[in-house]
This record gives sequence, C-alpha cells and structure tokens, in this order.
Amino acid sequence: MHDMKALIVVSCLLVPALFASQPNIVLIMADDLGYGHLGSYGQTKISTPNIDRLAAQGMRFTHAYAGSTVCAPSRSVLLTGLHGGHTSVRGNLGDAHIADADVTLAEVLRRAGYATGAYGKWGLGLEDSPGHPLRQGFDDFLGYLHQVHAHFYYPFWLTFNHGRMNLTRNRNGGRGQYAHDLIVERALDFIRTNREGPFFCYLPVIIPHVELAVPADSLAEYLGKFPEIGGGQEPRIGYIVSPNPRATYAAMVSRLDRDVGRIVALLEDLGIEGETVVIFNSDNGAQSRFDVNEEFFNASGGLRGYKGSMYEGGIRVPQIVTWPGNVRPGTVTDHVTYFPDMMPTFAELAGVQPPRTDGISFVPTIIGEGSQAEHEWLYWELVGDGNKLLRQAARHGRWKFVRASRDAAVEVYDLDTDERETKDLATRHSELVEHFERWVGSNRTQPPEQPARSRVTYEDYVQLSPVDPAALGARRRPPNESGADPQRPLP
Ligand SMILES: [Ca+2]
Repeated sequence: MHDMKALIVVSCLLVPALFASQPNIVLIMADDLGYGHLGSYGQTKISTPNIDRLAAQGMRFTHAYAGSTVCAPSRSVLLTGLHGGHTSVRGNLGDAHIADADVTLAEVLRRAGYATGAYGKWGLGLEDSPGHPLRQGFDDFLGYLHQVHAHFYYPFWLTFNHGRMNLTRNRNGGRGQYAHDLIVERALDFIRTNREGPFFCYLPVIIPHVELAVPADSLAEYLGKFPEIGGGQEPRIGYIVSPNPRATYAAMVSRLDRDVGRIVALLEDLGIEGETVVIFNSDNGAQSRFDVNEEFFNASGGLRGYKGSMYEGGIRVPQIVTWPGNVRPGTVTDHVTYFPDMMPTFAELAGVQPPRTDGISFVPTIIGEGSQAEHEWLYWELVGDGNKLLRQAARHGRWKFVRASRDAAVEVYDLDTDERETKDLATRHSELVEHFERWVGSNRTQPPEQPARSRVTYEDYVQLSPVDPAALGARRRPPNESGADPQRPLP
C-alpha cells in the first residue's frame, strides 16, 4: 500500500514548475470561526486588526466554503482534496481516521521538496492509526490527535510527534500553560528553522471553538465591554466555566488575531514574506450556543444557520490569501471555492500534478492571470450516529440544495436572489431536485467503516481541581461536537 501511494505521489513530479521558485505555504485555519467574526467581514464588536491587515494586503474571498459543517470531515476534505462524498472521514465519529491510501496535501508537498509541519487540532487519526500526521506526510507535529482532546485548552499533555509533551502546570486543575500558545510557538520555530524553504506550515489552531478560556492578558481587552447573559454555560464535563462568556469569546478571537500578526511579522523579519503564500480561513461555521449568543456577535454575518447545519452559515467561511508581489493588495473575489480546491492549488504552487481530486485550483484567481475554471457542482456531507444521520448539501451555480437528514425532503434555494435561504423552491423546481439526486447518485460513494464510538474520555486529557464548578453535576461523558446538547451523541 505504501509503495502504491509513493508511486502515485512520485508521478506527481513530472510537470514543469509554473513559478520561478516554489513558494512557502502557511495555512492558518481557525476552529469554528464564523463568516461574520472578522472586522474585514463586517464584525463590529471583536477586534481583529492583524487578520484585517492581511485582507488589506491580499485577497478576500466572499464565497469560500469549508469542507463540511463540523471539524473532522472538513479536515478530511481539506487534507485529501476529495469532497464530502468521497473523503474518508465523513463525520465527527469517535476515533475515525483517514486511510493509508489517502494522499494528503502534506504528502504531495513533501515529495515536491517541502518541509512539512502541522500544529494544532488534527482529528484524522490516533497514534496507532494510519491517519497519524507523521504517517500522512508531516515531518513535525505538535497538538491534538483526537477531537475530544482538542476541546480543552489546558490539557495536561499534547501529542508531540510520536510522543507526548507533558504540561505539568496544567495538572490538578492548574491553568499554567495555554495550549494554543505552545502550538503557535512551535509553528514559529518551524518557520524559523525552515526559512530557506520551501515549507508548508499547517496551523489548524484550536480556538475559538467551544470551551471558553483565555489568558488574562487577552481577556483584559474586553472585560466589562459587553452585557453578559450570565448563568448559562456549556455544561460539558472538563470545561472551564467563564463568568464572562462574551468577553472571553471575543478575547479568544483577538488572541488568535494577535498570533496571526506574529506569524506575518516573523515572515517579514526573515525577509521571506514575498516567497510565502499565507491563507487564513476556518474549518466550519460558528457555534450557536446560549452562553455567548452568536446573534450578539452576528457570527454568521447574516447567513442562515451555524456549525452543524448545511445552510450557508454552517459551511461558508472567511478566507484571505496573501502573497506579496503576486496577489494584488485589497482585492475581493466572489469566486466560489471550497476545501477540495487546496489540493490542486497547492500542487500548482509547488509545480507538481495533484493526485485524484474533486478540487479546482484557484491560482488564476489569486494571481489575476489565466482563466479560472469554475465548479459545476460543489458537495458537502455529514455522517453521524453510526451512519444513521446523513446531512447533505450541494451548490450548482445559483442553486443551493440542502437535505437536513437522511429522510428529509431536499430543499432548494436560489442564492442569487435569496442568499439567506428563506424560500424553499423545491416544489416549484422539482426538476432541480431530480438533477441533484442524479448527481449525488453518481458522485458519492458510501463512507468507509469507522469506529462508531470513541475510546477516550475527558479524564485522558484534563484533571479537574476538586472544587472546579465545571465538575459539579456534570455527567462522566466526553464532550461532543454538536454545540447544543452535551448528552447527545455526535455530530
Ligand atoms: Ca470546527
């Protein structure tokens, strides 16, 4: 199997490079950052000056979509270049993993001569699985292999390559080491070490996500700034309870923004900003939850729905691309793109052929040269609850299709006239529904078998102090990804 995969990847090298030299690629992907959470996308309450500066220096996408509506399948789509009907991981399913036969972005780039590092939330395979990042093309990894692990910002350990980094100051309820900070430091080190290039720095950061916890220096910027709802907290076991959920949430986004600024500053200090493509985006839409009230922050930027749903608010994400000297500053594009497109885009930047992919390179859009091919269809999928749950969506030009559950009727929306998906046109356009069904019938495969239940619990990752209020009254169950009911199984 390894040899077959190597053969596929090696054959990728047989094309002439388009660019004079292979640019570095830094991909920073936020966790659950909504379409409306950045100043450059209309946010008025949360300060994101560094990411907004990226938008001013580069290209902002108004119609970029994630790979799915929750973490793991979105990452699977991103890394494999296959859409939700083809990729290996279709839902936040326990200990699901990508397969040995999957060819990832990191494998393609490493074979093309790139140093490869991943820092943050992996979510595509545990230590003993073929999905482990070091078995999928990465040279260096620090962070969380498991979705549940990544729910906690003060865990007592992180995965560090094939071993562990012990965070002893987080034992016994301690909050001494904010894991996000360690992850960013390692990414900065990776960039410094590989400054000669080319390198691929994949930074799937763990914030803002669900748990509300942030160091005091970031919180200070927002304390007292917003009316807090009070009392309502995500009651998931192991979580830290914040008395200021809105201030804490905003501070987490601003801390991420601060660190995006540090990464860009390092590229400039090293004099390699002109040789580096920086991409910032999010893995899915914003969480909807009662302690923060996402309407307060207009998290989906006016789009319908949140994380977990297949409406635009669940899958459309901010995306900004910079490449000084190549991407024109302050540009905005409405090119429709989604995560499978990273594979052919990165391959083109590296001067190699991509493996089999559902994506289309967006290089012509960012450099403003050549003709940009468009997707005839885009497709999203979420599988859960032992394959019983199935959510699907597709986009075909102006038409958006949503099937909210396996047995639900297909809804049809006209995004040109109804971007907020208020008017279901399925009855009026039954021919479109048939078109969708036919397309899905021939462009989707059954998901591979995955372990339905997880082996892990919160106790594998966090130690609560005996008086921690989060421990009181909570049941012994790992958190899930639904954002709504902690007692319900995934998604
Ligand atoms: Ca997510």
